[in-house]
Amino acid sequence: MLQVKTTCPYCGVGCGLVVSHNDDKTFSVSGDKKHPANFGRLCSKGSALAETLDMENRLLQPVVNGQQCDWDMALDTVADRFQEVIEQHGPEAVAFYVSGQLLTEDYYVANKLMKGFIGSSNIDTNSRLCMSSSVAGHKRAFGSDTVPGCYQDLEQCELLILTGSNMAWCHPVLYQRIVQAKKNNPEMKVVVIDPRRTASCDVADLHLALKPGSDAILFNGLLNWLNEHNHGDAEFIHKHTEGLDEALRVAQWFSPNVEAAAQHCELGTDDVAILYQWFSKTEKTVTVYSQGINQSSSGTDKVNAIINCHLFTGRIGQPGMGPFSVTGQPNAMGGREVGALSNQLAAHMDFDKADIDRVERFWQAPKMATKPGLKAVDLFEALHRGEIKALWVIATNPAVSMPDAYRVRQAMQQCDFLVVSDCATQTDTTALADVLLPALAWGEKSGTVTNSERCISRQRPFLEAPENAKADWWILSQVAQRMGYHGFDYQRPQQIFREHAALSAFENNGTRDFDLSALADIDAESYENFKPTQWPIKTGQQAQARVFGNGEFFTANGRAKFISVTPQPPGRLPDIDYPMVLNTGRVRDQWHTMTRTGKSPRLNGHVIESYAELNKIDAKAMAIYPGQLVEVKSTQGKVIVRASINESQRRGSVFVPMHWNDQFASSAVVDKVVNAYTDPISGQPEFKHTPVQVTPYNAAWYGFILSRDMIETASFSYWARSRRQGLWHYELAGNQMADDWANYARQLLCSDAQGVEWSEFFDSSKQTYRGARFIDGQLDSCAFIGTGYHLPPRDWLIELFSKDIVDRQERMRVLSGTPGVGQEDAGKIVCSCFSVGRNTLCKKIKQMKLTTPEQIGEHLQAGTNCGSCMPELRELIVEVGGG
Ligand SMILES: Nc1nc2c(c(=O)[nH]1)N[C@H]1C(S)=C(S)[C@@H](COP(=O)(O)OP(=O)(O)OC[C@H]3O[C@@H](n4cnc5c(=O)[nH]c(N)nc54)[C@H](O)[C@@H]3O)O[C@H]1N2
Ligand SMILES: Nc1nc2c(c(=O)[nH]1)N[C@H]1C(S)=C(S)[C@@H](COP(=O)(O)OP(=O)(O)OC[C@H]3O[C@@H](n4cnc5c(=O)[nH]c(N)nc54)[C@H](O)[C@@H]3O)O[C@H]1N2
Ligand code: SF4
Ligand SMILES: [Mo]
Repeated sequence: MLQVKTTCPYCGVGCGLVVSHNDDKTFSVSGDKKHPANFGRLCSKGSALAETLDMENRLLQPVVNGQQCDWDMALDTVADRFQEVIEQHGPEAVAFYVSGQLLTEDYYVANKLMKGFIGSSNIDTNSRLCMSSSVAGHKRAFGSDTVPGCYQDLEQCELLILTGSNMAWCHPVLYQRIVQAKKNNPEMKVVVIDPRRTASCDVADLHLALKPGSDAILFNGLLNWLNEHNHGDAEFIHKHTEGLDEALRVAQWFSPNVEAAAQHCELGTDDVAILYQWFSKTEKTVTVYSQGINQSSSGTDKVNAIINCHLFTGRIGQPGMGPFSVTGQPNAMGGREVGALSNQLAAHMDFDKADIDRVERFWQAPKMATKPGLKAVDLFEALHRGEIKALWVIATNPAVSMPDAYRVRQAMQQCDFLVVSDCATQTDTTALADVLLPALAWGEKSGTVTNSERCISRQRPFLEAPENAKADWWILSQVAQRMGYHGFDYQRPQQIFREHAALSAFENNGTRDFDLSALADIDAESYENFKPTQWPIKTGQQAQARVFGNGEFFTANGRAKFISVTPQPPGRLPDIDYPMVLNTGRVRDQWHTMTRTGKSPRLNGHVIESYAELNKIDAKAMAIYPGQLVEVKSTQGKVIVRASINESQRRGSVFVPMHWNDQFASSAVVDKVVNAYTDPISGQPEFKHTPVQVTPYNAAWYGFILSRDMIETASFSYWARSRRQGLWHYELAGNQMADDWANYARQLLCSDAQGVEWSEFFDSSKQTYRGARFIDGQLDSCAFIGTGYHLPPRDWLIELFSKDIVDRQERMRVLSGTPGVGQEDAGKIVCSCFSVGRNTLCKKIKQMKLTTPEQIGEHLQAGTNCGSCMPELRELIVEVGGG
């Protein structure tokens, strides 16, 4: 069997995969046991990758002004139009907006073209929305953008603090490694700091549900407390740092003692005291942070407030210790290495004179950029004002993922020339493009990525390039050549990687952290066989798992810097009109704007439509009930989503996931609601804090449709669609009652097929309609409509679609909406690997009095493959009362 080793295209854990070609021309994906990120493990998304390889919605031909064309025409059009704009308005009038989902080789070419040849720095990446506060925090403290530690530190530590990170869902394999480490070392403590109670709290000894945005106060308080209780590493501070006095002075303002810190963060004093005590007495402490810290209008300061505590205790770059920013995208780190943030130069160089000159010489650049360019939010503002006239968007979907997305859409709509390179035909961004360029997708493309622990791995292709899709580096190089530039005649990604490595080594001599000198002349074969390696990878030296253990930093005087952090309030505070705080983020089984995970039936069973998660008490006060539709509205815009009510949500907060967009729902682009306040240093937007109002959305009717074909959605006031096995699942609502429901449903579900039979039921007094369409005895589609939002269960109906013949009795049950014996409704999928539903799990837990997820696994297999659902299984045990 042919096997290819590659890397997962989703999160920054960067798991190694083995893809096997099966005899029936399908593929199986398993974890690479030798890869240091996962040692064979996978999460639910990684396990379902084989379900995302089909050509549905794949962009396979270049398109110019709505017409398919050949590559020559598309490339000439892009090159000519960009050239025209540059000639007329100067290089600042064009921009690239790129992505951490590009390979390093693609990224390198994009950056080189813009900064060395076009002569502008208006290239920014979606990492601006993701990691830029960490980058800025690292640079302020260390003088370089270096993640000091490695994944083993998360296993070797004795105290693990997760702040602003829902690792169980967003970095699931790392989370599994932590769960295992905790089993091996029961003394190990885990603290989760998050306003919400998340799946990651499953492993926590302490959960601090702090006031949104108050982390800087908590960590300033910690610094102050460590100082007052004499827990500093005096020697480390003296020899290797500077700026402590000022940082301490400022830390005292808001957090002079535990009580004050607790009060500001709206936490119990005892809980804060426990955190401070554990931190003070545990040498081996790692603080992991992610978007709850970065995505803030003062994210950079929060990053430094955390780093300050590690510098104070000298806990950095040593086994089991350190601040640890986990990256989001598969190649977020690679983007930082090639300098694709608008305020960086390539290979971790900056816009100082010596660096500009160095890169210019290395590239033989005819028109070197000499100053930083615009950061994402400002870049789209400049587009809105018409100062940027031509934009090329590559491997990102800003119409969905940028804050104040409606304005971003307007900007793209009205700009003179918008080019979009993507693998998908229909996205909210491709819909606005003048030129569409078909890119290779995962499984087809070839190159390298760098994960959260600085480990470079190969992504290798196992599929032929379909039709006219091309590698992003090739597309960029072709455009560069057609613009008349030399230095882009690359034939293979290996040549680009070599150049990238050579630049990292060029006149480096230990002055820059990012150094791949040992790879500067890597040959084709070594590149092909390249094994995962952490940088720095210096000539004649072993690769380094940890950095800064020797106390030497990359600042001018070699000392790490304490940064004085004055805690700032969020950009906008709630008020009478917008009293709730909107928090946004991720769900376990979706990836960003769903262009890939949205294809997998297994992954879509976990959460079928977007939702607003509210605390029980808040919901009651607002007369909002579970399963009802609600409108979440800010000064910018609104969404209509399903209410999900629990006690995990903090009072005063509402959480809406970031994934749903116009392709999957009528009105669920949460970034239309999110305000665009940014951090003044990093430019990262505040995705976690927008004041909103939440109100019930009452429709005249509610319904759902299950159908093998897609249906027309124009007549609904609310709709959401979700891919299930062999069919589409639509949740619906409308403001207008139909005159004739049967007619309405038949029009929606109609297709000209032979052998069609209908079973229907209509209760005019209750305005309830149920209809099912059978073709040759098989269930083809069904519609359920009523005036209330409580409708019959869906999941057993979905299973009926796989039956060859649905008999008379079952047809009756379809209409009554009740499953027969042995046909119970499995409920929403909890374990996506084995498609085990919530109801099935609850029933078994109760029946067999199960008390552990392992027991559940023995009976139902759930949780025994990737383990991503373990926290939810444990929650169900508690809920059912089995445990
Ligand atoms: N399933 C899945 N996994 C993914 C992704 C995906 O789309 N889907 N995307 C990847 C990417 S690009 C990224 S960047 C990462 C993101 O990974 P994470 O950062 O872990 O994910 P988020 O859900 O965005 O946010 C993390 C948590 O921050 C919390 N938070 C909100 N406000 C505050 C606050 O003021 N303080 C603190 N301490 N916490 C707060 C939120 O409640 C949330 O639980 O995930 C990666 N992994
Ligand atoms: N409200 C809210 N908004 C957020 C966040 C949040 O927490 N809350 N998080 C932010 C963060 S951290 C991130 S990283 C962003 C992510 O947001 P986006 O980057 O916009 O999300 P994706 O859906 O991953 O978009 C990737 C696009 O590139 C395409 N693509 C995939 N691979 C390739 C390739 O190899 N080449 C090309 N040319 N195209 C490809 C996909 O089809 C898809 O259309 O969202 C940000 N937005
Ligand atoms: S944790 Fe899951 S999504 Fe992340 S890289 Fe590993 S398999 Fe992929
Ligand atoms: Mo991200």
